[in-house]
Amino acid sequence: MAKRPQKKNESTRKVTDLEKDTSDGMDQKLTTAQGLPINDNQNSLKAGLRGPALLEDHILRDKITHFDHERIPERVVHARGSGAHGYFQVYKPLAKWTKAGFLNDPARRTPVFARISTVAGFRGSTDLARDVRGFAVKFYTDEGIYDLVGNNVPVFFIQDAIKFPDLIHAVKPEAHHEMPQAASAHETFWDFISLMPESMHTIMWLMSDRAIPRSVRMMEGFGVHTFRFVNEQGKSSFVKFHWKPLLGVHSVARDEATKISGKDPDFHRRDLWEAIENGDFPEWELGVQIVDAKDEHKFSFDLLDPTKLIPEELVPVQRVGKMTLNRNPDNFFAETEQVAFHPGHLVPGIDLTNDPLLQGRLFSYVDTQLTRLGGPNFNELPINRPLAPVHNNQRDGHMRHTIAKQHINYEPNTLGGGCPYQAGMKNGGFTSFPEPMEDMKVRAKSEKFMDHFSQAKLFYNSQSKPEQNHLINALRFELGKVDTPAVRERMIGMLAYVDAQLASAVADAFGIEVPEVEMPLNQSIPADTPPAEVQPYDEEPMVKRSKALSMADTIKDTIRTRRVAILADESGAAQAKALKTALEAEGAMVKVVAPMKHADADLTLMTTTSVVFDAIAVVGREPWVDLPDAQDFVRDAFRHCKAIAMIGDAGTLFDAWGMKDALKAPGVLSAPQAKALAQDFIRDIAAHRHWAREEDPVTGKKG
Ligand code: HDD
Repeated sequence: MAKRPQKKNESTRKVTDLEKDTSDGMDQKLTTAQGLPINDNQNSLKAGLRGPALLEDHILRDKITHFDHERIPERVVHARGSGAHGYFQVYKPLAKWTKAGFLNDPARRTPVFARISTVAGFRGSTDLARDVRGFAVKFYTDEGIYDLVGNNVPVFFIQDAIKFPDLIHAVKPEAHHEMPQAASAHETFWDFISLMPESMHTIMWLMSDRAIPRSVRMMEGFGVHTFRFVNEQGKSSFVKFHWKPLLGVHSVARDEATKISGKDPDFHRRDLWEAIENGDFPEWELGVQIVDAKDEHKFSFDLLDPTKLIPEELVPVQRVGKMTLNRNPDNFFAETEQVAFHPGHLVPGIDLTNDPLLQGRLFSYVDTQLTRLGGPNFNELPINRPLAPVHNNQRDGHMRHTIAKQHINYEPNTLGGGCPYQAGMKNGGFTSFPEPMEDMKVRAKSEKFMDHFSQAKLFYNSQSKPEQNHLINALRFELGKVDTPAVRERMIGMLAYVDAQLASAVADAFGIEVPEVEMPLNQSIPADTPPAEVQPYDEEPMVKRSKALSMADTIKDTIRTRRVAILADESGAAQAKALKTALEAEGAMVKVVAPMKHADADLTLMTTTSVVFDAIAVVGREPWVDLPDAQDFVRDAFRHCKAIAMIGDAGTLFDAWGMKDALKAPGVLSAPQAKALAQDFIRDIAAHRHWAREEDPVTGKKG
C-alpha cells in the first residue's frame, strides 16, 4: 500500500466535517473526482495502439475538464499576496471602549488569517514593486468574523469611493498595450494624480521607502479609516487601528528593489514563508488611537477624511494586544487565494463611520467576491467560515456546501420552534450605533476635506535627510517615465504646495523651473491658497514633525532573521565558520557563498546575489579579485549601504576594484580574523542600513 509522507509543517488543527480533504488519508490510491480508482494514468483510451483517442474516455475527460477550470479571476486589486495563520491576544480588557469579546479576554487566543499583498501588480508580479501593501486580517472570533482590511500606509489616495475605479485604472498597466506591470511609473498614473491634490499625502508615502519594504514582517499596518468602538453601555468613541511590527519598520534601497525583482520576484513571499517554517514567528502589536466622541470636531482635519492621519503627538497609540503568525497555509489556492475579506465583517463593539471611502468599500467587497469566487456561498469555503456557529435561513445558490437538515427556512415561524430567532442586544445581537442623522442629500464633502497639503508637508518634514533624498529620487524616477511634459510640470507644480525645495530638487532633474502653481481643474480651492498648517488640537502645540512617520528611529536592536552572506572558498572555510557561529547565535540566517560549490558552501556566486542579503562578509582577497561576479556582489552591498565585513586581506579588494576609501565608510569593517570584528559586525547589521554612506563625498555618489 502506497503511503503519503507526512509534510514537515503539516497542520494538526481540527478539521471540520465540511473541510475534510478526502485525499488526506494515508492509503493513497489515485482516483477520479468521483472516487473511482484509476488503473493507468499514463495513457488515454485509444482505438488501437496507434489509433485516435476515444470520446468515451471518462477518465481523461474528468482530469482535463477540471484542469481547464483551475483558474479563477484574480483580484481586481491586491491580486498578488501571501497569507499566514496565527492568533491574536489582547493584553487587558478594553471594556472602557468596546464590548467586542476578543478585545476583552486576555486569556483568549483568537485565530487569525492575515493576507499581505501589493495593490497594482497581477498575481504573478514581483513582490518588490514600489506600491502600497495591503494588510488584511481575518479574526475568527467567538462572535463571528471580524475583518480589519487595511494597508501599510495610514492614508489613502482618494477621499471618496466614487474615484476608486479611476485611481485603479490609472495605476494598472495601460489599456492599449498592458504595460507596465506592477508600477506606478507611467504616464496615466501621474496624469490622474496631477489632477488630484487630495492624493498628495499618500503620494509622499508611496514615493518614500515605505513602499519598498525589506520584509512584510517589518511593515506597519493601518486600518486607515476612523472606526467606532462601542462599549456595553452603548457609548461610542472613535478609533484608528495600527499594527506595529516588533522587528521594527525597515525598507530596502530603490536600486536594490529593482534588482531583487529580477533575482527573486518572490522575495517577500519566501521571506515570510521561511521565517514561519524556521519558527521565527512574525509579531505585530495592535495599537489604537482613541478619540472621545465629544472631540470629533476638534481637529483641523475631518476624522472622516481617509487622506488624513491623527499625528501620534496629538493622540498617542496605545498598544493593546499582539498578533503572532505561526503557521503557513497548507494550500495556497484554498486559503490565500480564496480568502475573502470585507470591511463590513464586524462584531458587536466595533462599528463604522461615515467616511465616504469606507462607505463605498462596504458595497465593493462582497460584490467582487460574487465574481471572483463564483456566487454567494464563498462564506462556506473553509478559510472564510466563522468558528462561531451560523444559523440563518440563507439557502441554495452556486456551490452550496451546507446541507440544511430542516425545511423551515423563514422567520418568524412556529414549526421550527421559532429558530433561528433574533438574538437581541442582550444575547450579543449586533446593533448599529444610533448616530443621529438628518441632512440634505448632496454630492459634496465637508470643508475640512479641502486641505490637501498640510499632512503631505508634515510627512515630508518628518523624514530624515536620507529618507527625503530617497523620496526625491523616487519622484525623479517616476516622473522620468512620463512622456508628456505637461503632466510632469503639473506634478512638479503640485509638489511646490508640499515643499518648495522638494519641488525644485525634482524639477532640477528635468532641467526645468518649478512652474507657476495652477490649481487643478476639479478642485474648488483658489490658486493662491497657501497650504494650511496643522492646527492645535485641544490647545496642544502644532505638529510640524512627527517622529512616528520616519523610519530613522525604528527598532534596530536585533539581527534575528537577517540574511548574511559570507563569501569564502575552501581556504577561508575556518574563518567563515567562526563568523557564521557568532551570527547564528544571534538568530541571523547565514549562507556561505563560494566561487564553486564545496563541502562548506551553501551557494555559489552563480546561484545567488548580494541583493537578497542584509549584510555581507568576504574572506580573503585571492579567490575574488579576478571575478566580476564577486565585484558586483560587493559593489551592490556597498551601494545599498549594507554592513560589510572584510576578513584577512579582503579589505585590499576595494583598492583593486577602484572603490577608493571604501574601508573608511560607515558600516564597513576590516580585521585579520573574524573573531576580532564579529561583535561590531552584529551591531552594524542590527543598524539595518548605513545611509550616511550615500552622503559620503569620497566613497559614493549621493542617493
Ligand atoms: Fe480595497 C481588496 C485595502 C479602498 C475595493 N482592499 C483589498 C485588499 C486590501 C484592501 C488589503 C486585499 C484583501 C485580500 O487580501 O484579499 N482597500 C483597502 C484599503 C482601502 C481600500 C486600506 C482604503 C482605505 N478598496 C478600496 C475602495 C474600494 C476597494 C475605495 C472600492 C470602492 N478592495 C476592493 C475590492 C477588493 C479589494 C475590489 C479586490 C479583491 C477583494 O476586494 O476581495 O473589493
